Amino acid sequence: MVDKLPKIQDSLLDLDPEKTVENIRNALQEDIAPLDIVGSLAEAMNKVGEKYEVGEFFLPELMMAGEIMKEAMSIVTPYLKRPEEVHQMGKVVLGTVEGDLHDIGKNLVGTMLRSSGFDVVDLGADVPVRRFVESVRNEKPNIVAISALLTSTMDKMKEIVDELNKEGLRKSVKILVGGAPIDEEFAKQIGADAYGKDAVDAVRKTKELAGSED
Ligand code: B1M
Repeated sequence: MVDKLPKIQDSLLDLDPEKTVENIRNALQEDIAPLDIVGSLAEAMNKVGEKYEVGEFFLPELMMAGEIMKEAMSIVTPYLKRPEEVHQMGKVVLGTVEGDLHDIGKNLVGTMLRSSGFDVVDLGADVPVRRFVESVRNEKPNIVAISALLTSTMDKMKEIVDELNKEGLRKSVKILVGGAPIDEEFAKQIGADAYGKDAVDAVRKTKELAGSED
């Protein structure tokens, strides 16, 4: 059964959208857990990043992989949803920082939060600091969840925390940060409340921040 997962990874690394879709559908038909499929796709994207680093892949390949990943996620996402979950866990404003177009991990976090019962307001990618602040003022979320994938944009997270402080809004929300260059220490350093290592950890931390142990 699990040999389906390497197949999915291989087809993504071959940058073959049709084969990737076919492999995912086959895996779902064989009742392979959607979360395992997502984990496998995320791992493949890491390998894409490694290939880019060593000059085996270039920007077009990076973009192609991103597109395939999006298509793949649109197939797996409905299987991650648990519509029977009706109770509201809380409201989350989610976005990727300004200057950063990476949204695949952020979308994954959003999907998992929704399927765990959170009301998610997704601001998208490349979100200006002001927009985060205004959303906290207008949407009154319990949590602001911020993603960054570039070392050059991660400092925008601190700007968001600082602006929320300045505007007297910081105490009204908990702040969760995550993304490849982020770690626990950075989260502490900028005054965030928690760090999510991956989408599963992000859901766990969001539940903790929202005061639920479910
Ligand atoms: Co770009 N990119 N990229 N890229 N890209 C990285 C991030 C990079 C590490 C690749 C590399 O060099 N190895 C590198 C960053 C280096 C650095 O800053 N140190 C890089 C670069 C350099 C760039 C450009 C500058 C390239 C260029 O133009 N020369 C450019 C920047 C554009 C911009 O943003 N302004 C660029 C562009 C792109 C594409 C647009 C082509 C595409 C993105 C498509 C899209 O997102 N719509 C792309 C891609 C696909 C990647 C890699 C290969 C894959 C990212 C991904 O989707 N991973 C990436 C390499 C890598 O990450 N290994 C890379 C899968 C995803 C499920 O994982 O996003 O890490 P991830 O999310 C995880 C966790 O991080 C965590 O949970 C998720 C699920 O487990 N997480 C959170 C994420 N957000 C969270 C928030 C939370 C909690 C957890 O709480 C709020």
